[in-house]
Amino acid sequence: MSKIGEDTGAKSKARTFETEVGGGGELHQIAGKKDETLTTQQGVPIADDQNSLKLGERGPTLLEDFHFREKIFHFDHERIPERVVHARGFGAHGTFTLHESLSEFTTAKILTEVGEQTPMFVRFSTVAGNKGSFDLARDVRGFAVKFYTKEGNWDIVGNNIPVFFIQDAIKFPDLIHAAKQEPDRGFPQAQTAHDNFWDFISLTPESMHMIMWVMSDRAIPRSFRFMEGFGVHSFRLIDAQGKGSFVKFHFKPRQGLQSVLWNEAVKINGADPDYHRRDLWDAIDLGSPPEWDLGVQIFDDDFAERFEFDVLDATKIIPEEQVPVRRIGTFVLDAHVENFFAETEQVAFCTQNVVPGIGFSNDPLLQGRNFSYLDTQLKRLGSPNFTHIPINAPKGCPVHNFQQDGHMAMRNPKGRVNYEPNSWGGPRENPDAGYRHLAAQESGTKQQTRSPSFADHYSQARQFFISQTPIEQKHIGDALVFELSKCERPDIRARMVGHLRNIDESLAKAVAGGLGLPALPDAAPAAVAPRADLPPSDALSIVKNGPESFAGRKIGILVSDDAPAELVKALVKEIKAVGAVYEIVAPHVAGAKLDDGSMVEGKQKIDGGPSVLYDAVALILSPDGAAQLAQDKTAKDFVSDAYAHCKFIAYVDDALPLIDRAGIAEPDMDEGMVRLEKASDVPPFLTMCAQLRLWEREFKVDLDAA
Ligand code: HDD
Repeated sequence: MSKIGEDTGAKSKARTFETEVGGGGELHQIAGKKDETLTTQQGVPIADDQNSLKLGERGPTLLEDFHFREKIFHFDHERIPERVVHARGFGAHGTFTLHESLSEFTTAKILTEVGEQTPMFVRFSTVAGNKGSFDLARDVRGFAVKFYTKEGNWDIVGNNIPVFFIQDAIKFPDLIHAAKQEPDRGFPQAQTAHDNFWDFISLTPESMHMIMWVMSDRAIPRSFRFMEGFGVHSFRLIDAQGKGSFVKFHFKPRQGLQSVLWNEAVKINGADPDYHRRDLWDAIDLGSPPEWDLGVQIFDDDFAERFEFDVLDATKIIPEEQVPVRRIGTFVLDAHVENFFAETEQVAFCTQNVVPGIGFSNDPLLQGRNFSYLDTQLKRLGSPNFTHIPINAPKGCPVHNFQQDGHMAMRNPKGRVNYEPNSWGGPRENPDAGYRHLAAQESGTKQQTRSPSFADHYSQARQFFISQTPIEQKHIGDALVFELSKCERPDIRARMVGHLRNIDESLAKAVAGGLGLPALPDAAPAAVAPRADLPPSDALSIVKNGPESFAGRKIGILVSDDAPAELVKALVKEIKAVGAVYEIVAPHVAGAKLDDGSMVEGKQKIDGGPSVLYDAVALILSPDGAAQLAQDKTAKDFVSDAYAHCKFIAYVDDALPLIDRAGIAEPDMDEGMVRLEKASDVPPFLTMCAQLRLWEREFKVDLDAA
């Protein structure tokens, strides 16, 4: 049995896993303690860990040196296969609290016992990139959640996008092969901007709705903290009488939604490839842990019958206007892992992990996933006993069964009996509390087919597009042009534009224009004529679902020696007051000496702290400081990038020479450029920052917007 221990302390905010099996608990403690004697894996004290055993001072190393051999042997076997998809990920521990009971629909205790607190683990990830790739790839983000409930582990293995590329799991290997590096050359890494991906997509019309989401700013989130999560499929809730309802699961970030611009993403990947993981780590460390509401869309068979699309089709959403999302609980991610490998790397999510009261629909993608996840853990973790690893072991309930042996078995049944039924005693099945599958009536012809009810591939893609604000629509067009411009084959580009014509004619024209196509290709043949009557849905836009304040965001304050202390201090005070954070960026990492003689400590030297790392910036400089920085390319980039990325910029008059040298002339000084003269100018600036961007500016600074 394993249990979650107490937080180890305020600073590290890590959650300790203790385990009663195999002495693992002790192993964890050893790493943290000072002055303990170093031992071998066998517990033998080590006298010399600097030199291997040799014959004479300069002689050959001896095979007899068991410590040396054990150390190297273990090192040689440290790596396990990375996940075949979602290899790069980052996890944290948290707690889920239920606010509203769903007892009318399900027997699952986690969804019926109001106030119940359930420990949980979440792993965020990118899909296509290898483990060592960068965080800000344009990609879907995995949003995998493991609840350690009192009735066993429940996993929602979701994404930050509510639909998927394909409808049937049999196409998953093709999709992933096409998305990952091309097999002959082994590149490009962590990006879909290449021929194979767009070739497959352009030949797979069912992917068009997903493509709209992936080309939107959803695929370049500012932080894990500002993303929604979705269970994607229709699942089942099962009540005490065995009656089933359909349900879709949503995670809504209380921090609001936010993404970056593509040009920022490209630069962040260079400046800080770990941008997302560092952000989550820091938020937990600084005591502002992110929170999400768990929402459900519950509907019955009648609704499923009436709905325009098939609720078993994972390329479709159910608009929130049609079935509102009920927020029934909240989770907070407030603790780091103690060891990345032991927890984030070894955590094994499986869609098949459900608890009594929760079941599966017939979605063919989900059905296939239920096989794939269990299977892949064996490859990755090397043993059917991966459930014995503390991060995967249930925590809120006992585990009793007669499964035994296998590699690395930590939890074999004790005593004589290892079968059921038996006359010795031991665990028995429990018809009352045990898991019951939904008793659904099914019949039909055995056949390999795609239901005609899955055939409309364009209508919801269009609905997504028309639900976006103009700037978001522009970004979708820009992303498509960028991605397709990396395709070498013109026929693939043209085929994609043919699909876009079924989604939105203005988008098709913009992309064709951006690619310089000689003519607008014919619209792709559509199995079902695209509908133009689906209304826009505000829930689909990021901009319409932004934050209410600047809380949780970060300002970069560029300071120089002799900068006005009054303003730096006022900024710092107000940033803290609104729940935001800041970094001081200075010509030297040591910081700067302000005009009142006080020192302000630097977090970044200007070369290491480009403005892409911040949500807004402030330029608090002295005349000499501004004159010096105006000669510095990186400082000029700091300002011109912040401007081009539509950020709010606070400045003192003395910073104007730098602003000027950054190419921002008087007519460009829009309302997003805020002059700070005195401390009382600071609060209005931070209020304005809550809008995150002055989007109108993009139409002035981007040639493509013309
Ligand atoms: Fe998957 C990993 C999400 C379709 C097969 N998937 C994986 C992870 C997430 C998702 C978040 C990472 C879990 C972690 O952090 O360890 N996958 C999805 C979603 C899908 C989806 C939301 C569609 C709705 N996946 C999907 C299909 C298949 C797989 C159709 C295969 C038939 N997915 C896998 C896998 C992975 C995986 C190969 C790799 C590592 C792992 O499972 O544990 O089995």
